[in-house]
Amino acid sequence: MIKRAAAPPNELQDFYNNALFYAAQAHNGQLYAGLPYVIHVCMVADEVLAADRKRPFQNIKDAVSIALLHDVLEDTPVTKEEMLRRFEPAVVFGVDLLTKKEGLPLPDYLNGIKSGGSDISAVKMCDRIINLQKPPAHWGADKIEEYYDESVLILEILGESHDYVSKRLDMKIDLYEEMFMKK
Ligand SMILES: [Mn+2]
Repeated sequence: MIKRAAAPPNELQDFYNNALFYAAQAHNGQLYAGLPYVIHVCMVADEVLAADRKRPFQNIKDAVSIALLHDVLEDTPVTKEEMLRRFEPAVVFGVDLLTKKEGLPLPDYLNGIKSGGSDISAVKMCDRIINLQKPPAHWGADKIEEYYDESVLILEILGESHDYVSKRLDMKIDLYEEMFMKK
């Protein structure tokens, strides 16, 4: 049972805190680079907020909520039905599109996201911007290259949704190649 934030959301900060509160409880106990998992979703949400100042999203309240909740369906036992009791259908729809489905090829997954519109597409790129960090020590060269190729495909399919975010992803991909692939 997930507890409620104190007040119904109204301003952007309220939407942020409401979604963060929910995500923090759903991901409780999970780790990201050895730290509480919500660090990751906050970084993605901050990436979205910074991008919105460069070029406004269509609905920044929904986009920030989707960013904060984007891994809830993929990585926790929380269901879509449970989320619909707390969030707008558009938010749950976005989170669902960002959730990888068993056996769905990557291009189909990305085209599904693209069909959800430019905000959801930009959130996916922000997620990848944040994840293009130093690869885990146990990753071999093949896995690193695969992650690079995946990132290029994300940029290819979703890049036109937000020019500032796509430039940033492009730069992060180059940096990843430079730092972790070239010998
Ligand atoms: Mn993520």
